[in-house]
Order: sequence, then C-alpha cells, then structure tokens
Amino acid sequence: MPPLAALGVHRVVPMPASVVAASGAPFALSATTTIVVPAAGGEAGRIGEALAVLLRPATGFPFAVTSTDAAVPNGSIVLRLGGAATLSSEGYELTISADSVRIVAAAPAGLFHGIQTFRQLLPAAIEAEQSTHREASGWSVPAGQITDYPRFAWRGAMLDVARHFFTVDEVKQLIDILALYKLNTLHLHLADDQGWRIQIDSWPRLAQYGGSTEVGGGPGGYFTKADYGDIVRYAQDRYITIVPEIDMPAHTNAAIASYPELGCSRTAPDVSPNAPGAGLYTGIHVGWSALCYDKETTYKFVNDVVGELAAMTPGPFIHIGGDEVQVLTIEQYATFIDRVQDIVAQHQKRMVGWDEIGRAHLKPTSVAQMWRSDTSMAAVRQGAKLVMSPATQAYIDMKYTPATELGLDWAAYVELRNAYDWDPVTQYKGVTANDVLGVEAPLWSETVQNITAAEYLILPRLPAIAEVGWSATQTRDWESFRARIAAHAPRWRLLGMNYYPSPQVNW
Ligand code: IFG
Repeated sequence: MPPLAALGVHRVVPMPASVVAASGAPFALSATTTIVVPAAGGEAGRIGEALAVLLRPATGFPFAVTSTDAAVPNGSIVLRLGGAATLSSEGYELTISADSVRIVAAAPAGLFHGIQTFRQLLPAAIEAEQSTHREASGWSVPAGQITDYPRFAWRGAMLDVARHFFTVDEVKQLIDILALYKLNTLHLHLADDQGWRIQIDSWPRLAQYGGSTEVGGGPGGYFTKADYGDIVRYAQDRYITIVPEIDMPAHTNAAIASYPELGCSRTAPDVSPNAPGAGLYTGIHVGWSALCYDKETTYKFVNDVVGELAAMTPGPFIHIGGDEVQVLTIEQYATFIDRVQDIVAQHQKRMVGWDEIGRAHLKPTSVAQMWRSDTSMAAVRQGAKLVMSPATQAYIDMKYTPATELGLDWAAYVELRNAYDWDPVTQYKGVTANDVLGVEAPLWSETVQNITAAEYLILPRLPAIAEVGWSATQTRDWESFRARIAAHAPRWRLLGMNYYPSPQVNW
C-alpha cells in the first residue's frame, strides 16, 4: 500500500475530530529521524521509546530517542505534554510538515493515542517485523494537522475468560488490538457457572477447584495474582483500565461447587455425566445458580473476594454482574445487590452491574451496563451512569450471519454494519447524553476457545464499536468507515491477527 498522497482520514479508525491537509511536502522517515521526548522523560519518554520500537523493525532505521525541552533539529518526531489543554485528557494535536512531526497532548494518554493515528497514516507495511517489507516509495506521511479527542470516556471490550479460559499472553494480544483503536477499558468476566479464574487467598478452592474446568470439560485454568498484575501493568502501559467482574448472585456455580455452603438452591440443569468433579458444570445454560442472599457467610465471601480484587485493581470500578437471576424474587435480589454495592463502596470502588441492577437501590456512583432494552430504564431513573452494550449491536459473540460457525445468535445476527450504525444515546428511549459514560463490546466465550477464534469475532466489529465510542456523531458515516476499515486488513495480516472478511467491505 503506497503512502498517502495528501493528509486525509483514508485509513484512520476511529475517525478523528478534525483533519486539515497542508500543501507542503510530506514528512519522510529516514535513517536520521530522531524521536524527541520531554527532558523529564517519564511516561512521555516511555511512549517515545514505544514509538521507536514500533517503527524500527519494518524500516530498519535506528530512531534514536533523545530527551530535551530545547528546540529540536529538523527531521524529528517530537512528543510534547501541556499546551493542548483544551483537548481533554485523551486528546492530542498531530502536526506534520516536511521538517517535523509534533504530537502535543495535555496528558500522556493523548500522546499514546496520537501515536496510534500516526501509525495508521503510515503504510500498513510499517507493522512488518523485518525490513524486507521496505516500502519502494519510502515511509512518508503527508503534511497537515489532526486535532482529535474522544466523544465518550468509557470505550471498551469485555473478554469472558470463564466459559473458556484464555492465557495471559492471549489477553495481551487482545489489549494490543484495543490500543490500536484507542479503546481504554478491558472488562474481564472472571467468574461464572463453568469456571472461577482469579486466585483469591482467603478462599483458595475458588481458583484451584472452581477453575479446574470450562465449557465442554476442558482443563480451564486461572490467573494467579502475579498473572493478573502482569495483565494490569500491560494494560496500564497502553492507557487501558482493567475492570474485573465477579458475576453474582447468579452465574455462581463454580464458587458454589468450590464451597457448597455458599449455595441455597443449586439444581445444575445438566451436570455432564463425565463432570470433572462434584458440582462442576460444563454446559451453557444460564440463570439457574444463586448465592444464598440471606446467609451472612455469603456477605463475608463477597467482602473477602471484593477486598482482594480491589487491592489488585488500580482502576476505580468493580463489576459485580447481577444478570439473569432466575431463582430469587426481585426483593431478594435487591437486598443482595444493595449489600454488595455497600461492600464495593467500603473498598473505595464504584459498582458496575448488568442492567438488571436497576431493580436495586443504586448510588449515583454506580454504573449500569445496558445489554437488553430494559424498557424500565430503572437504572437511569435512579441517576446511575450507563455503559451501552446493546446485544443487537455490540455483542461480538453474536454470529455475523447464519453461516458463521462461531458465536451465538439469540440476540441477532450482527454483521459489521449492525455494529457500526447505532448511537449510544438514542439506542434506548429515556436516555440522555449526560447519562452515558460510553460503550463496550462484550465477547462471551461459550463457543470461543482461543484468541484466534476470538479475533475472527472481534475484527472488524471492535474497530466499528471503537469509532462509535470515539468519533463525533457528525463525523460518523458507514460508507466512509467501510472504505477506511478496508485498509486495515493488510495491517491485521502483518500483525498475525485473524479477522472476518465481511462481504460488506471491499477489502
Ligand atoms: N447472556 C449472559 C451471558 C452470556 C451471553 C451470551 C449477559 C449479561 C448471554 N448475560 O449477557 O452470560 O451467556 O451471548
């Protein structure tokens, strides 16, 4: 793919807020190009180094990184903090001329996002791991200025590591995709009927026994605290916040199998005859399990688990699930959620829950994740903030079409255009812009066993959701998106990422 002739958004996803082409000559990467970061180094220094690591393999150029606040020589890529305060903490200004590339941001996250845009303005071959892919026409970026900032604060994906377990390395591969598309939140669904996936010292059997299987009876697995810390740091370095979820009171069979005293009425619908251990469940029915809402043991369990999870989670949110409860009355459910909400607050975190939590008494700090048109809008009527994950648009575990082998289809067939053509504020009645924190694309893993299968469902729909979360409504347009995303397939191939070649795009 040749360099762009003029600065344009031809292949930038998500669509930037504003792009102004300039008439001057392009900036060309060369063996003498340097990367200049603030004298203080710090996060800007680390981001500059990460840019060099990104550019060196395919070009074969050294990209020396220097720290100075002084004027810089021609031929530099300059990262600067401050100045663009009007751009919010995730915004940036990218200015390109023949002599220099300047990325200015109010905060490091903005610099990081500016680099993703610069990366996408270069030919896809920049992603190659060795310089045999040298671009015949050189590595240049056209002159002009991009001013950019996100519409919503919460732009995320969810990975269900409970139905099928995913390794730390696979989670990091997913984080790399989020970073490329300026997403800033990774919600990990860490516990469900089929598996408990996080080490909890005060209740050790949860991971050791509750994590010993998965849908279909495979070996399962779990994250040690060291694994979880590794994931958190890898995400933090890419300005991505981890939101851990322990789903309760339903979707709790793995916990109850590990500690039967936690369960009131457990009638696993079809514990497989070759069940790998007493109480463990490898099917995919939902809603039938429940913690005992009226036993103090349950709330000690919740307090211990939330306490250990909060201690290893730097982000402000703990997700407590709350979905699909079939064995409690609404009053019993509200009693449970109200107490869990207090426990989360005692550990200085904000509670997130699926939209059913609107039936409890929500604090204004709590967040409801909207996944079905809960017409009651109970959550928003109580002043809770919303994260929009409408199953008919954002559930990327849905099949693309009836012909898609992977995925489920209970909500809808979600082709690429379905994932793109919706608006988080107008999706459901009774919601205003002020209610909406942002968007998130859940990937449930009943039918997804590894990252390669996950990428087939993630790409190209997650970039579409990323644009829904980042780009202003007036800059969003399906015809523009389908043309821009077509240029990303060569990039994904070079990055070794699997994807669905949707017939809706001229790849
Ligand atoms: N609904 C369940 C998930 C998962 C999903 C698969 C929610 C909030 C269907 N709950 O979505 O556990 O089974 O699409």
